[in-house]
Amino acid sequence: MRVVVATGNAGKVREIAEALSELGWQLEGLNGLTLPEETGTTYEENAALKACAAALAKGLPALADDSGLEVAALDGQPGVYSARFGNRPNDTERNLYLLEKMRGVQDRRAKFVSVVMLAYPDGHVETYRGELTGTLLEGPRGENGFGYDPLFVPDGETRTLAEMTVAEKRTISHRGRALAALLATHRNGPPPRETVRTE
Ligand code: ITT
Repeated sequence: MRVVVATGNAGKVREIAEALSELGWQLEGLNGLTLPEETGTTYEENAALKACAAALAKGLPALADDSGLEVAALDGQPGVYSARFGNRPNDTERNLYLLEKMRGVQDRRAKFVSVVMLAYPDGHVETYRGELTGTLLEGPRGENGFGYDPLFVPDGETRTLAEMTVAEKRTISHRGRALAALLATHRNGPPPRETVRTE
């Protein structure tokens, strides 16, 4: 099956391709298609905006991920606004902004959330969700991954997500869990036509 990966984030592309390799899908990029503005207030809304726009424009099934980091001491911020946190232009600047906000804060609990949506050109969608809890460091560690990975140590681990390989991150991560649910649903061919929701 040809599937458009509806993301402009190269880190997500790597993780999605690695996680779904066994399905043998032919994953295609956006090839110049611009994704709509993310005007939703939930991960599900934004994932649907991206996946449905790409599916309609390309006439192919399209896979999108909307995700974010929810920091307990910041009342769940930045959440769906993680890619625009503090209006900072890149991952490094956003990490510095987060560290600044968290300076001196004792409660460093945080949670990653990923909603993966597979949309078909006829409007049918499948939705998968995954979460990962952990704590934030006071400085970055590791070169792998993307986004807030260098600051985030998952519960039960000593390394940050940026100190793990793509395969290691996949076995525990929010996106890895959402994609594992998609994989399980599609392993034996296309699932029956009903919305699939998985935690
Ligand atoms: P697309 O919308 O094009 O997919 P994006 O980066 O803008 O790319 P989102 O709107 O879903 O994606 O924003 C998610 C942000 O949350 C992302 O830019 C990171 O800052 C952060 N994030 C999500 N998943 C992450 C992960 O696995 N590791 C580190 N940071 C992550």
